[in-house]
Amino acid sequence: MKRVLTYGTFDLLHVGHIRLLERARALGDYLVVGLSTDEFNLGKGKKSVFSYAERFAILSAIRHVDKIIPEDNWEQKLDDVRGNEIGVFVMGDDWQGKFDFLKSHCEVAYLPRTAGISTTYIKYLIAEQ
Ligand code: C2G
Repeated sequence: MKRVLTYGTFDLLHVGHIRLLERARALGDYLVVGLSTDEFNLGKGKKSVFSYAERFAILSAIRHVDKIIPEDNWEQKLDDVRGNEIGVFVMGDDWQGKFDFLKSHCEVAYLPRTAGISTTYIKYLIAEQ
């Protein structure tokens, strides 16, 4: 059983998120998602439209996702890798290199982002209407 781990806010869920989750899940047999809490997002300078509970409910409905854990600090990743017996850590390549410290504990894969879509762009499109 190869277990995969990724993190994110997944606000205003869109096809870029889905394609990331789909590709991450395809690298193993089980996908754990570290979902950023509202408090952690404030620290990232982000305020999500949907609350943690709403984003949790939406992610839970995606067949690629097997388990969701809260992401509430920058230091938890190694504990999460160990605690969930993770074989592969995955992030979009906007994070290229940022998590290479995990390479001594698991494989690390940065996947190409899906072009032309982002939560920020969705907010812009709505504001323009
Ligand atoms: N993503 C993507 N293509 C897009 C948009 C996002 O592949 N067009 C990927 C991102 O690279 C990330 C995941 O989808 O791997 C979730 O994106 P966000 O919710 O924006 O996550 P982020 O705010 O980058 O939080 O500790 C890591 C952070 O929690 C990641």
